Order: sequence, then structure tokens, then C-alpha cells
Amino acid sequence: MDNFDLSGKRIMVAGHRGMVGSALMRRLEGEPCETIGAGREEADLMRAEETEALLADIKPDAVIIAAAKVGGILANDSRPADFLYDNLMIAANLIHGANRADVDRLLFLGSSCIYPKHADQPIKESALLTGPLEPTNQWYAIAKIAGIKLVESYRLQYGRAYISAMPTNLYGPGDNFDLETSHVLPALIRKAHEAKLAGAKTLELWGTGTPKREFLHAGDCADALVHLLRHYDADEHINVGSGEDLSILELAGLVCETVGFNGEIVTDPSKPDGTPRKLMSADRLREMGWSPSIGLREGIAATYDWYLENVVTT
Ligand code: GFB
Repeated sequence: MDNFDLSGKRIMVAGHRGMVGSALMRRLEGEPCETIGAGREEADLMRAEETEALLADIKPDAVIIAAAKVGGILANDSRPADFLYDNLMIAANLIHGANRADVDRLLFLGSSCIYPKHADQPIKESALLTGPLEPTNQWYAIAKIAGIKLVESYRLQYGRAYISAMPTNLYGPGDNFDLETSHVLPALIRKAHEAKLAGAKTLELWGTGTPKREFLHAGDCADALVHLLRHYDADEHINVGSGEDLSILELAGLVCETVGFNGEIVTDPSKPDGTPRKLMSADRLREMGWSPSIGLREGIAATYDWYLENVVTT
């Protein structure tokens, strides 16, 4: 299949209330398909029976798995059992359940943390399972690697057109701004905003500020995923990124500029850095004719606006 026509199709988005899932729901609104959300309120996706009953009820033509237990470096590091078990169950129940419900098209979402900690940069898809993982998020990574292999196995054994996409670090509307559990970009938006309001002299970064990260806006990610749903059908997973990275210190500078905080940025090396760098190769997706359209500066400004309108209460 090199062209999955969306016309008249029923597309189930698992995890449609999350940041990526809600971006997908908005992106699919403009397409000639029917989009059905499936989240915690519809079924406990960690229970096989409930998940299978939901799939039997919805009878989708395609399933997109954006449901996952996600969090930043500290949440991953401090709740290893939750990140491994929850994500394993969600992936297994939805992939196995989709096959049982005779769904022939499925897109599974992983993460760039599936790659070895010291993979050559930019990281090609073929780097999977070539070296040890970054310890702070190995639990999440193992669950996502299992998901990739499940997808591949149902392709091989049942001939299903199931595929996997590996997005880089994502941000955007609907992100989690809780300082303990969030990823770095929403955390910095909140820290800079609160420091500005309090007239603080400093803003504190976790770790040394030297690790480099690649960021993609959730809206761009959703657009790439719809492109892949339409046009990609291969055993190997495919990277979804912007192709550019920057240091956490540079990111903090950009966020502070956008928010209007002029104080000093200080580091807290007692907190973990995580992987030193995880820039993914964007070549394969570019060769398929897709590239991002939301620049980082513009994306941060839009996310700060969303935060002011939807999260800030005072
Ligand atoms: O985004 P983040 O939490 O996760 O952290 P990862 C990225 C980098 O930002 C790390 C630093 O070096 C953090 O130490 N950082 C600085 C901060 N200040 C802060 C802060 O206030 N909050 C946070 N959260 N970080 C996650 C994985 O890794 O990336 C997940 O744990 C997943 O499994 C996700 O793969 C995409 O990029 O290190």
C-alpha cells in the first residue's frame, strides 16, 4: 500500500485528549474521513478486554496510537514501573486488539529515546538496538521498542499494513506544564513566566544545560503522521523530527526572550542531564516530501500564548 485513501474511512485516534492526539483530531478535521477519539474515558486501554470491546464497537478502518504514559526526565526516572508497564500494555492491547478486530491499517507512535544513548548523530532508523539505552528513560524506551517490534511482527505474521513513527521531543498546545512531571520546554515557559511575574533575578535549569535536544511542534507532528498514514508502508519505523537541535541553555535563552524574562539563567547539576544528544536523521521523511512548517521561535510564542489562555489562572 503506498496510498491509504482517507475518504470515507473511520479513523480511531487512541489518546485523543493528549497533546499529540488532540493535534491529530484537529488535523484530521479537514480530511474527508470520520475521526473517533478513544481515551481513558472510553476504555481502560491497559485492559485487553475493554480495549477489544471498544475496537469491536468502533470498527475503525485505521487506528492511530497516540495514547501513552508520558513525562519528562524526572517522571521517567522516578516511576520506572509505571512507564514500562503502562506503555507495554497500551501498545500490546491496541496492536493485538486491532488485528483481532480485523483493522488493516495502524500507526504506532514511539519516541526518539528508543535509540542508544551514544548513537551516531544524526540518528538513522537503522541505529535501533545497536547499543545501550539512556538509563533515565530506558523503561519508556523498552516499552516503545516492544511496540515497534509488535507492529513488525503483525506485518510479518498477518500481512497487516501496520507502521511505526518515532517523533522527536514534542511541544505545543495541550502540553503538561507541571514542573515535576513535564518535559523541558513547557517547564521553561512556566518557570520564565513565573520568574517574570515575581521579579526574580534567576531562573534555574535542571542539569548542566549542555545536552542538546531537537523539538517539533505537535501540529507539525500531526501533519507528518497523516502524511505517513497515507503514504508509508514498510517494516522499519520512521523518524519524525525537525532535523535541527540546540542546547538546553540556548533553548532557555529563546524561551526567556519570548516570555520577557531578563534575569540570569543558572544551572543545577545535581539534576540529571539525560542523553547528551539525540538529533534524529530527518532524511527519510524529507525524501517522502514532508518537512515541518512551524519554526521553533514561532512555536514557542504560540505555546506561550496557549499557556496564558489555558493554564495560567492568576
Ligand atoms: O524534556 P526532558 O524532561 O526529557 O529534559 P528528555 C530534557 C533536558 O532538559 C534534560 C533539562 O537535560 C533536563 O535535565 N532540563 C532543564 C529540564 N531544566 C528542566 C526542567 O525544568 N524540566 C525538565 N523536564 N527538564 C524525555 C524522556 O527525555 O524525552 C522521555 O524522559 C521521552 O522518555 C521524551 O523520550 C521525549 O529529552 O531528557
